[in-house]
Amino acid sequence: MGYVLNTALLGLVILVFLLFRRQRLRQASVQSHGCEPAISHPTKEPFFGSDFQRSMYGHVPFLYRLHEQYGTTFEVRSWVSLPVVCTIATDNIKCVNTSKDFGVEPMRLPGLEYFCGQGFITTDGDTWYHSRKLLKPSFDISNISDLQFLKREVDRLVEDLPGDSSTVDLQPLLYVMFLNSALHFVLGVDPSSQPSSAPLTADEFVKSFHDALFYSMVRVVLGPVWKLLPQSKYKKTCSTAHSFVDYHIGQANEEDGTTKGKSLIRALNSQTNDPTFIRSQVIQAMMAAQDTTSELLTNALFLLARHPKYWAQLRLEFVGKQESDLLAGTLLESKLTQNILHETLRIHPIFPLLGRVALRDTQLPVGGGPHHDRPMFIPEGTTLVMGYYALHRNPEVFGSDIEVFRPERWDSIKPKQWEFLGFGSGHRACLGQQKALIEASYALARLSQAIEELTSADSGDWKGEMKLTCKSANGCKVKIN
Ligand code: HEM
Ligand SMILES: *[C@@H]1O[C@H](CO)[C@@H](O)[C@H](O)[C@H]1NC(C)=O
Ligand SMILES: CC(=O)N[C@H]1CO[C@H](CO)[C@@H](O)[C@@H]1O
Repeated sequence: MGYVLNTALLGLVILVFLLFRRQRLRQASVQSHGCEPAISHPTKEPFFGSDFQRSMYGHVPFLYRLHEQYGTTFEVRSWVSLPVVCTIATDNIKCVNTSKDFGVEPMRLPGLEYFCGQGFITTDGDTWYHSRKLLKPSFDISNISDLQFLKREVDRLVEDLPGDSSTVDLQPLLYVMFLNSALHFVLGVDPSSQPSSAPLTADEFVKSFHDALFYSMVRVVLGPVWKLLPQSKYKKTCSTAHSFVDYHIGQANEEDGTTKGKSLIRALNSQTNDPTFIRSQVIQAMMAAQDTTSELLTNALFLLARHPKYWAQLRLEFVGKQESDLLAGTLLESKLTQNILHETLRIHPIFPLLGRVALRDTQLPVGGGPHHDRPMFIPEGTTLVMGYYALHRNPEVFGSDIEVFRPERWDSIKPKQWEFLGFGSGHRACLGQQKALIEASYALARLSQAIEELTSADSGDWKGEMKLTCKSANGCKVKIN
């Protein structure tokens, strides 16, 4: 009897809380001058809107379809969760960048801090700014132009390619190539020659890094419920990954001025002597660097294998070129490779959607009302979802044939600052953009020299698989001649 009573009481308290919050949101919305609510998308499961969340992450074009249906801004309300506002209106995207009212910390830091600490991925405000400031010099063109390490990786890949038209999946090969490049850039590690004093090998580090990342993402999704689960395995995995990074911070410390090549760890070590801070930046840089460039290149080759015309153009440009012709500056100026990479990122963005949280009650300039042109009230805690996959399919910016892979469209279109966001824009824009473009172009040039004919060995459409980044779920299966 007492049990039933308690349950009923608890139910009542929750109901009152939800009604009260609803009322507050509505009042605040009316109070803020001139604001009108956006069109609302109904969810099937009304408590948390879990069907919406599932489709948004499970099916890449889902948000695009909804934007086609509702326009550039709509909202999703559920009884328990705070509202979600989906927008691809450039005025709103710009506002999210230029206002201090939006950030990432509340949705990322609680789940990720144990593993990767405070840094540019997990924080806002001063901590984010400090992290970005210390990382930035390492991305100066003078510090990312040396392609010697990548050259060796590409040499090895080209040697291993089958030449007998058997089917090969390029995705895992490219992944290892750029993972090694990232380990070298971030940690100064060469996976093919490691000191025996290191607590674990680069392979073991990568394994623990992935496990820790996986559990951290589960932790982000579960929120406070996570605390009820056993923690010891997670903590052990994190400390295994940490020990590798800490070892290399120690190494960088001992070098004492003698520059044995550049790496993020050494650059950070020369600017601060807080080892926990350095470790956090290093792990977060690995998160940003480990698979992004390889996925861009995988997608580019996926598309090129189905559009032989552009492969022929690449060969025309690069066959016969010497290594000394493939310099960072030259590659960035190659209109053909840049067009191919941008068109690939337009069609298959590595980040098809990015989220932000309203850090306080605020407004967005457009999206409200029946014509989407009124300001909207955004209560604190609202999630903002910016669907870059949909943004990149605006016919007014990119032309009417938006689903077609047509790199030369980039010769005539001129997307404005907030209309193409393959690398983001504004104050949180990708620091690695030039580095990624240089390295992907270099690999593309070398592969076009080595491969006469690249044909697709996969009859299916491209399908995305969303984790931290979005990659081709079916890899990149090709035949090579
Ligand atoms: C094709 C490859 C890549 C793509 C498509 C890409 C995309 C992006 C995007 C969209 C953002 C903005 C995130 C946001 O607004 O929250 C970003 C941020 C960032 N990326 Fe990349 N990225 C790539 C490669 C890399 C690489 C190789 C590195 C490092 C070696 C890197 C380091 C960073 C950093 C440091 C930030 C800054 C985040 C901030 O200040 O908040 N990225 N990237
Ligand atoms: C290149 O990186 C080093 C640290 O590795 C840094 O001291 C230097 O300022 C950077 N160069 C530029 C031009 O930012
Ligand atoms: C608030 C804020 O940092 N806004 C930034 C938005 O992006 C521009 C660059 O495009 C920066 O200059 C602003 O500082």
